[in-house]
Amino acid sequence: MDSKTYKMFDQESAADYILGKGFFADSREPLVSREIGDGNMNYIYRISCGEKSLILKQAGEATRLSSGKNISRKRNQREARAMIRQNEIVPGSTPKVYLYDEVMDCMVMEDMKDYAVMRQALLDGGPLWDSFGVQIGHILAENYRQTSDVQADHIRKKYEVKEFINPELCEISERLVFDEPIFNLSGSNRVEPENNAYVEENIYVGEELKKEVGKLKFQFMTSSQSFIHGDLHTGSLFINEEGVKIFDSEFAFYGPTGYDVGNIVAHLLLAKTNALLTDRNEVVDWTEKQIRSILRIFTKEAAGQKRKPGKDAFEKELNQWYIRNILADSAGYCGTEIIRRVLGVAKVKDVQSLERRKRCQAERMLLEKGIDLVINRKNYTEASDFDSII
Ligand code: SR1
Ligand code: MG
Repeated sequence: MDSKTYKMFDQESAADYILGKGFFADSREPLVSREIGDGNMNYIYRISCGEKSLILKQAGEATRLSSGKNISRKRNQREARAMIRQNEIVPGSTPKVYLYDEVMDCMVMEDMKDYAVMRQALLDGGPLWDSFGVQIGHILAENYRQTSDVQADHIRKKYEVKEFINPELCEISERLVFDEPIFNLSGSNRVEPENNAYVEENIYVGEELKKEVGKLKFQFMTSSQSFIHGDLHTGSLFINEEGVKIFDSEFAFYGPTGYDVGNIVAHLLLAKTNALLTDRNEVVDWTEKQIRSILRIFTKEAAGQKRKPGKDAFEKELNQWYIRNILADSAGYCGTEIIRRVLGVAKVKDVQSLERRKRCQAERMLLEKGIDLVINRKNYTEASDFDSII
């Protein structure tokens, strides 16, 4: 294969590429290559050689979900850099990146085949490890502590804001999270017919929700508070008894801290709603417990940052104020994420896999929660304030 010109892999050329890069050089067994991607954006190949395997991820010109929409393939480079940075902040929190190729716009990384993707694991009823919430809360707090101006070196931070600027992927979120679902811009919003009148009345007509979502969007576009994953849902998490690995970091940038916190809480609420409507009490209890842990650990650890030398006691007070605002932002972004996953184009299995009558119920329950979280987000400034929506 010509290695100087970009070409999209197929299963065979993906395996040739891996061999050409010297992986599995000592092995005599043949390589087996399979495209296993089921996300919205990229192509994922698992290349196995006997017991060993690795993942080759390549960005195509268009996304898989909305073909025709081109997004720079350089997103793959940003993703590799983001994963490396994430691993510096909390070692072991993402799969290892072995190689990044700027010509093929691909990367080779650790295969987490002994882990389950969390969204599916929750739909299947487990495994449910209690350390999950504590670990995610810790990772979110460390991101905040190490990359926000509260503790990070302010000069380095500004260079990082520049390095991780991510205009095209942010544009996807600006459109898919804040614009299309609320204004039905593309006309592609869908809910079950019984919910159309509710959506019309509570989302499309009236200004209050639109105004509040507009403020959250503006903050998403302008606040470089800390390094965030930018798409922290249960489909971006691997889980097993050893812990959690965060992947799919192509949306990462310096943005509002509460965006990540709100996103993961939103997806646990989506999982909980599914479990509730399918009478899986164990999963219901587990998701509630994990949301509480995430918010409690995040709040506690984020507030416990080391004081910068030379600063006075006001620093601590300022950080408390900062965290209360982050929790309110988290509530808002939790709300926008719930609304867009029910109504918008990037729907989730937690709702879609329910039988029609229950899907109808789920949509309604979730939209009510989402709207409340956006409009009343200022009432959610402490971890325990979220008890009412959990
Ligand atoms: C075209 S991409 C649609 C969605 O998938 C990603 O995971 C992001 O959440 C994006 O909004
Ligand atoms: Mg993704």
